[in-house]
Amino acid sequence: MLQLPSAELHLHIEGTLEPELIFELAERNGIALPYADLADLRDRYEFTDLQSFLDLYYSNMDVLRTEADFADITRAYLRRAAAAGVRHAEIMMDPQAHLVRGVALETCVNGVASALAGSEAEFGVSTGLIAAFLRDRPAGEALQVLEELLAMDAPIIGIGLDSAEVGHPPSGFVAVYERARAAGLRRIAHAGEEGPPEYVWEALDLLGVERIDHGIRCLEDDALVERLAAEQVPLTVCPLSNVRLRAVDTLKDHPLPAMLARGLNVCVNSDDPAYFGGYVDDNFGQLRETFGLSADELATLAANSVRSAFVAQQRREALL
Ligand code: ES4
Ligand code: ZN
Repeated sequence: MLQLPSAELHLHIEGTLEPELIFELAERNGIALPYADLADLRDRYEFTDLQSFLDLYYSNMDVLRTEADFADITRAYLRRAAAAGVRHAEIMMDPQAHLVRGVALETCVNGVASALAGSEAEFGVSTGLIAAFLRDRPAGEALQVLEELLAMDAPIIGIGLDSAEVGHPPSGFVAVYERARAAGLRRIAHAGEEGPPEYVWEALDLLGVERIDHGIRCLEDDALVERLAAEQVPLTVCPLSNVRLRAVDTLKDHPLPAMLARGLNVCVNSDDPAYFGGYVDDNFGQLRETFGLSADELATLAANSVRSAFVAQQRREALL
């Protein structure tokens, strides 16, 4: 563990659902889990790729039913993040993953938002909420959910794009991102996690995103690296996630040092910490151990997170 004051910019709230809490919420909501016990559940946290993780992630979130459930997981994350040194968190949630299970948009959004509203006072962590759309579902559905979020005046600062990447390029979501831009929302997208560099180009040129989630495959395309470096496009990298989802063989093989060396604006994030073996302090600690990162390099990573955050200048200066 290594606590550095930083901003966490790539975090799925549903990916913070720890095994113990899955059992607790199942009991509270009278849900029969398909696992014999905690050990049986824990045995399933071995993934071969993104999809094998997503199958467990979508299945486990079925225990989230009430506004209190969403508020509780959010508070649990904020408490743990504060202990990790996180002082600002931009949190993604997947509304469609709840809507398809019959959970109302108000229930999931208001639950998460109510916990975020008390975060600065309770944990010293400022926050922003980002609605992420599932790229393996129809873009028309995403657009409809965005309209509903706008109609209910949901307290979101932006939109994202996540779930199964390969075969679901950014180009399908142009109308969603145009609507978000018109509504004054910030725009980010997962790209170049499992998908090719072309998806990163599309996210930049067709969706107009201001940050790329992951982006590690950009290194396969020199022109793309030059573009990302020249514009200092933030890349929210998640080292332990990439190892656990087999995007890289081991942490030693992770491209983060190469990305820093190419002048890219990279920061360190936990993605789905309950599934990937640690929070942002664990990511920093294992990076330092593996690569022997200097205090300067670690400070650069933390400062990159702060300069890439969607916050007012005054808060940014307080975080730096
Ligand atoms: C995700 Cl690691 C990752 N990639 C894409 N979509 C996701 N949703 C939650 N975690
Ligand atoms: Zn992610």
